[in-house]
Amino acid sequence: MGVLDITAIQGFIKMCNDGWLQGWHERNGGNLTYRIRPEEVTELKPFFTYEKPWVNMGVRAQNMTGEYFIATGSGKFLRNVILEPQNNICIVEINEAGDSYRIVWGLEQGGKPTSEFPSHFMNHSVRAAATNGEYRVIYHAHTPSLIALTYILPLDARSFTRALWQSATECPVVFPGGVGVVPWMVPGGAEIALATSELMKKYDAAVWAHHGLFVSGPDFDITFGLMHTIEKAADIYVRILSCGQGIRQTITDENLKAIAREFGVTLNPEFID
Ligand code: 2HA
Ligand code: ZN
Repeated sequence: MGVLDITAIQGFIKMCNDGWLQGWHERNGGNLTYRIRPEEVTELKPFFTYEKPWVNMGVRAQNMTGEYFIATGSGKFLRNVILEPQNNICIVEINEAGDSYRIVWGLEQGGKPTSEFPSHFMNHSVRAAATNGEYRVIYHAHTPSLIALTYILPLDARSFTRALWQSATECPVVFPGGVGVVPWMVPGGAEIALATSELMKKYDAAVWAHHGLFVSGPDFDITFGLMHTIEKAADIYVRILSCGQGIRQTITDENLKAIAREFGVTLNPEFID
């Protein structure tokens, strides 16, 4: 029994590869983190070492003290995770102040967790608080069709949510709360982390203008499925516009309300007329 035999680690590796196969992770693009369940931490602890230094993150979250995360490595290629997990991902522990991490496993040839770790960490904090600890996964990908839409749609939650909801009938069921939009910002720091986590108080997904998408969820399947559903809807929207004829008919607000009734979901009322 080793670290790579633990179910959570296997799910993490599979998700990295699934994203690579979708074409969302050119070079070192995109990143993934998972907040490890206490029983999984117990299984993993025999493999941890505690020699690496604490590293301050520039952000702080009191409800994340003592948590452990699996994280992709900064500058690492998600396509390589399945080939050499021990060199491309790591497990980090959060300190008692909730402002620093240290690597306790992985990145055996050196490195640090994803450059977007501050964003992931703050998103974990707000999603865990909003869901009574249920949400454990934060995923960032460079989804091409959604990125394309950030050049032509107004950069607001209403415009994006409605365009996506109307692009495929299942969308309002998958993300009834809608999606938030972060304007263009420099990636990798505390500023974009705080802007994203503000939106994550309300939404499961936040678009990063001209960059990609952040999504959150309780497990790997639901979180990957959310990324996939949003990107597929964006792709359909791009195809519609590419036909060059405009939109003749669409899913109406009455249709959206009917879907919500039938599937027992509450659509964000800000985005329905
Ligand atoms: O990991 O995607 O946003 C590289 C990135 C930064
Ligand atoms: Zn990115």
